[in-house]
Amino acid sequence: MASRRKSARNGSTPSTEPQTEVVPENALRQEGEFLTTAQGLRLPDTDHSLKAGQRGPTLLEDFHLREKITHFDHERIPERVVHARGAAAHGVFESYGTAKDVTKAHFLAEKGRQTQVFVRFSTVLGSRGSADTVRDTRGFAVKFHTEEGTFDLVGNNIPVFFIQDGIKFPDIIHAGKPHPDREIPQAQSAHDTFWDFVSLHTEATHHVMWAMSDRGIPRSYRTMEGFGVHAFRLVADSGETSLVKFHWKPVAGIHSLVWEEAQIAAGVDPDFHRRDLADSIDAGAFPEYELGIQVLPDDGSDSFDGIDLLDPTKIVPEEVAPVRLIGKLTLNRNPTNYFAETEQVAFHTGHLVPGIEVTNDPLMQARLFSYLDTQLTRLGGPNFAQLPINRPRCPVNDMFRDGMHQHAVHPGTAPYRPNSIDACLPRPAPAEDHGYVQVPRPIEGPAVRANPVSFDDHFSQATMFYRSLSPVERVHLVEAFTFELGKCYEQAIKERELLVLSMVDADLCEQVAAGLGLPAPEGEPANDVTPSPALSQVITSPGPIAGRKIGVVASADADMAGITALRAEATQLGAVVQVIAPVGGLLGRGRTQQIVERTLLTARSIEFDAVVVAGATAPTNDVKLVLLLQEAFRHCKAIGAWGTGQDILRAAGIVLDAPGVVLGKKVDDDFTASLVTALGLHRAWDRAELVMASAVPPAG
Ligand code: HDE
Repeated sequence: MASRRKSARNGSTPSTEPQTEVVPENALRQEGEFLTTAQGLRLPDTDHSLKAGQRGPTLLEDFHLREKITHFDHERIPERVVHARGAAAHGVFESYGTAKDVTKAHFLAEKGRQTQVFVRFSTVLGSRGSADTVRDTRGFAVKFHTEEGTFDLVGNNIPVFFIQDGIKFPDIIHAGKPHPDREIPQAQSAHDTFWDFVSLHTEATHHVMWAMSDRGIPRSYRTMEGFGVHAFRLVADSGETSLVKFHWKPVAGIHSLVWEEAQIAAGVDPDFHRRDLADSIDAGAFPEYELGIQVLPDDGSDSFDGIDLLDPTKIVPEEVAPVRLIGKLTLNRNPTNYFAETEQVAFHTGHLVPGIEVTNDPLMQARLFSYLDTQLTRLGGPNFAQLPINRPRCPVNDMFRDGMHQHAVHPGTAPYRPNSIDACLPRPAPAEDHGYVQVPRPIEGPAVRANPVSFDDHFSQATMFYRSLSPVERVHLVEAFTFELGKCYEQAIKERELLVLSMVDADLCEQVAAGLGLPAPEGEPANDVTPSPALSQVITSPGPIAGRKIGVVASADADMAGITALRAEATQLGAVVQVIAPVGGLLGRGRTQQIVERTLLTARSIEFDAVVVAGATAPTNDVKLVLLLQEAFRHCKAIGAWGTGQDILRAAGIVLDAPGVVLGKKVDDDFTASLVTALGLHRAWDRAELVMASAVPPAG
């Protein structure tokens, strides 16, 4: 059934492995051929309520009507207070064994060991029904079902956080959420309360730089990095400890949308990211990420190279501490049921396994409280670990009795320890039996509400981030700041944020100020920062194109053999070709016949990573085609045409000798190779100056 749905959905490449709908073994099943009540009573009719005569009132006696409606009335649970909008997938993590010297955690230490995982991606600010492509931080939460217990790595796609102390979390979230009076704007940071908060709490500056950069609008979940943010403590078999930062590196490369594209997608396809995730998995182009760690000495200072590792607004540049790759995550199965899995999954930073411990980072410390607490409201009680998606894949014997929705039938009469009745079981597990025994760490100091002095540096890494970006990425960042601040009503907030930017970089501040029509204040940005090239997403050599979509514009007379050849080449590389024609149906006949997957009415440029016009396509000045081509051109995507398809590009105003425009007489090796290269580069950024008046990089 799943594969039938798949081909109807998007016509994408058939899966290499059949996708089957999987109901977890430990789930309660919906089974039997007949419709029943919740008590298993078979029902002859669920379309008519029981009435006193055909035209009479409904009888209270209709227990089926009441059960059906009552259940419906209670179908919703509270959405997550943050990260409400999300999409998830099942997968497998395979260890490279390269972390063996630093951690005893089995799932990381043993080469080749495979662990089942469930990953949920999310936006932070929007409600459950908000759009995917808004400018926001993305959640990247991974549940590892290890044999030593569940480990959750609840990370983001931005390696630093807004605040240094968890006690401010309700405040930053209140500021980012819609205004309490009108409840607008939805899923946006472009409003007064957000910028009021971040301009007053300048520790947010580094995070804001990332959010205003292209990182705030990822191309897809497949092309997004992930970070554990905090420093964690790893413990080796020998007992030796190190501090680490976790990284997820997408195999498909790190790519983003451009802002106009993100805005269009929010209207045209609000499910842009979740659709991409599900479609890629259906098509067998499984999203993959390598897990990496930066290993830093645990010498008691909780700092490295002058960077405070307890401060979650700081990164350790990869050039200073390289990322060691320790395993690969492959997402290979879509959830069977959104509610049961994606909605009910419960992550918690306190889900740890032997060999992985937390540090004193005050943000992490508050999270350790919050994630358990929030599930009590969201999932209705303390037994959420028994929900099928959350159930550990190892023996559980917790002596936790009763409570709402208790599914376990506990044997025994002595739920306490020690006892003399139930054979004194369960018994405590020492470290050698995989018991979780924290490394003793000295804790001392007066009880104070205060930060260490090192937390006072709010700007130097923001400066480093800006100066590490390529010119086009800086332009995007300036535009994002100008757009967001331009949406604020309060002049004082804009002026205060300009003061903040003046402490980051004078050029940045001047350009944003110019865009807002305000004077640029003079600040004292750090001048001695060393850029970190790893922070830029722009690539100069082409990456893989698996999962990319190529839209091919064609009409009834187009060169079908050429399309077939292009499709064959693309499919081999894991990319997808979709034919776009004026009307639906089939084009051509015989072995080169093409199914029209999009018509000019249903296609929009945001769906495609490249748009190509097939040779011999009938000339047209259809305004929707012109829009499609011009948008793809403006968004610096690969564009191409073969044969007389070039005339259509020219007629649409496409500059044929612009970077990233691939032309050929026919679909031959040269043509496909150039197209694959252009796609592999993600965007032709050299074209930006042609298409964006503001894209001229700042002098120097
Ligand atoms: Fe979260 N966060 N968070 N957060 N967070 C939640 O837990 C919280 C923080 C992150 O897909 C909530 O189950 C506090 C940092 C992700 O289900 C809640 C603080 C990072 C997800 C919560 C933080 C994250 C959440 C809401 C400051 C990146 C989605 C629902 C101390 C490292 C998980 C829930 C999913 C979700 C609290 C800060 C990532 C309320 C108090 C830093 C990816 O418990």
